[in-house]
Amino acid sequence: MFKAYFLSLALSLFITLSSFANDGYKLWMDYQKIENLELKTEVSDLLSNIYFFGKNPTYEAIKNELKLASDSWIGRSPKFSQERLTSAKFYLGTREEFSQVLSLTQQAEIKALGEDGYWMGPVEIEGKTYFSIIGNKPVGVLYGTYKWIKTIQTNTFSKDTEFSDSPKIKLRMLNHWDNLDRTVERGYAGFSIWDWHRLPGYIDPRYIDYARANASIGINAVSLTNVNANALILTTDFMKKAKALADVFRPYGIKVFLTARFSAPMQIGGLETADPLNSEVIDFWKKKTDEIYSFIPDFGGFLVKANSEGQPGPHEYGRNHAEGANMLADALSPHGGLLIWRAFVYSHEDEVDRHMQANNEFEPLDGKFKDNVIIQIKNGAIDFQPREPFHPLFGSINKTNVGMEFQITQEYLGQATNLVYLAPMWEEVLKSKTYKPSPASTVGSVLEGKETGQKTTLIAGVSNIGTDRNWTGHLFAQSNWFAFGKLAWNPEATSAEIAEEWTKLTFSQNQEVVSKVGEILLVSYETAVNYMTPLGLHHIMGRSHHYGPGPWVVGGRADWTAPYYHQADSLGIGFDRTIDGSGALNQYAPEVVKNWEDPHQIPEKYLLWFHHVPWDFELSNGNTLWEEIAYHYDQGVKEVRQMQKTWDSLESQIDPEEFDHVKQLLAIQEEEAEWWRNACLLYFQTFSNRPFPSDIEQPEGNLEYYKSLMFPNAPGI
Ligand code: BDP
Repeated sequence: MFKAYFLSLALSLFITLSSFANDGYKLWMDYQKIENLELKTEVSDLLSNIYFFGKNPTYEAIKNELKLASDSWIGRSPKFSQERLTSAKFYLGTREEFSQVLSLTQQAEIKALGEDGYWMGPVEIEGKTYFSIIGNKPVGVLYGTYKWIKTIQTNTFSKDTEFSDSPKIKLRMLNHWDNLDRTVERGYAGFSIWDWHRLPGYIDPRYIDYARANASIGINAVSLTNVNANALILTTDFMKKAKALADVFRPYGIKVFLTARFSAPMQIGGLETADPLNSEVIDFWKKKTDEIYSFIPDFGGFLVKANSEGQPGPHEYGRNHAEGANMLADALSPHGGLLIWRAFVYSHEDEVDRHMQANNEFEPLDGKFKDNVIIQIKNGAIDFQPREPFHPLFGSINKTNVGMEFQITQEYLGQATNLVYLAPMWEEVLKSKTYKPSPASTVGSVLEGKETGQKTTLIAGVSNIGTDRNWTGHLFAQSNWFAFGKLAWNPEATSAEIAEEWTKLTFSQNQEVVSKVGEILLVSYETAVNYMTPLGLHHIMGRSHHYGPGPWVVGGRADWTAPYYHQADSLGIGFDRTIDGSGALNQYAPEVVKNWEDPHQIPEKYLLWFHHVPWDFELSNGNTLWEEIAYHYDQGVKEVRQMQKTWDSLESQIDPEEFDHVKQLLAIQEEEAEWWRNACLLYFQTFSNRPFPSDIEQPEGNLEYYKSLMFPNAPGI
């Protein structure tokens, strides 16, 4: 009886583990057994005889992926044929490799898809029809294969339909803020996945899974190290380590970039200066760059943070950003490398509104940067706040290559305890109208190069990846990595369609799951903005770790305090950036100024970003500003509770381990949302001197208590 009990316990555990338990490691690439019999037959048939035109490491990567998929889908490995036109069913190769069997029109159509583009569909060869995936380069075949795999996972495959796709952005890049000691700046998913100490000898299998995941969503570049850079990464020892990673990523079409510390000539080169016009400095960078290319022949280039937040830069030597960037660009250009220079620059010694500083610096330099320089601009002018209007630089420079920097890691959006799907925020920014350089310009069209003819286009995202088994800390944070890749590939994609695809690939095809998880995802961003920074509030988070609320944070440099941004006083709240205030609004096109300069006209989501408004200011729904602030905070908390209810209703349909993980985190999120609401409302009430609307849940606790909370060991600092 005792034995039997244990046996059945062991058996039930085994069943649970084998058929259910899912720790999230496989991301959106968890290939499940195909249940649809018709599809299964079709897929088995294709996988029974696959022919690759040609041989190369990328095709080996594709074979590996097909094997992983096939084993799980149909319980059998695929067969790769050595010969063409025997009994092969499924053909893969490049346009050139296929040239004998494609018509000239077909070839021209595929060619037009560009380097990373691909086509799939039936191809007729000597009277027989074969399903084929054709790219212009092997990497296009890889992207096509991942797309094909997704159609199987989502049950949408038909071997008769043709499909083609190509990215709208050339460089789709992850920026890791990973330090050489494996801590991750603003990382909330454990430590850095780069095990520098054991590299280059030890290749963690995780590196391959990382490359697979990125390639599956079209990411083709990665900067390995923190923008607050350590010059050691440029020493020969570390180059060998970076080379080992580059070798792993190459078959997956991913190029490696490194961050370059501007003062490296002094730190590792023994020079007394890092002046970009000094001949020894120029020589140092040239030799360093040549050395890197001797290890990594397809090295992408450098990413540089200079003269910002204490990082060294050309200003120390009386030189400007263009002089600094161009010197490095010259070192890279013989090798075809790129220099990505960040526009995130501001200084507390500058009295001017921080919002204006980057634009003030870079606009006068427009046209002065070399062709292989890209200016990487954060989505907004302050710093990845929960909601920011688009950065004015997207409209104000048009003779220089520009790229986008989004933040995937949720530094200001609940870190790894809050479920916040960021695609709606990115979509909002990409669709924002800049009206410059042309009246129809949007941030997205500028990035795509449509406005200026820019060829080397870039969308970068600060990674949220770490050593946690599920990679991103919160299972739902995987959706942000996924959505980032999708939007970098196609900035015109919608957050809703991406949410649906991610849900199907991650959880299930079940309609109820798709629609309920979709509801959670799509409401989650606005929810977080509501309980953190509604109506254009910004920069009111905890000091340094940026965890939780801190609208009271004062002391130290003014531009790192909260009152600098919210400007609450007995009369009202908000930062006047109109012509009567700091004037930052005037950095935008006249059409934007016109839409935003009147507090009654501006979209209310940006109200307090640009206007200092009286507490009794009447909003479009008739509420006073004070009431509306209170309603937004309250609404945020209520929406989290609704997300919890929706999630709970899915219990029977979600893997138990995943269900429980998300349930626990949602409970933390509810507490944190209440904390934000209580702390912010109690604090702002000390200025507004008005009661809370009676129909909201009254903020609990006392302000002094919230102010006293300390988090000395909060992650990511
Ligand atoms: C801020 C982060 C800081 C980064 C900085 C940057 O708090 O850790 O170093 O951005 O982007 O948001 O350089």
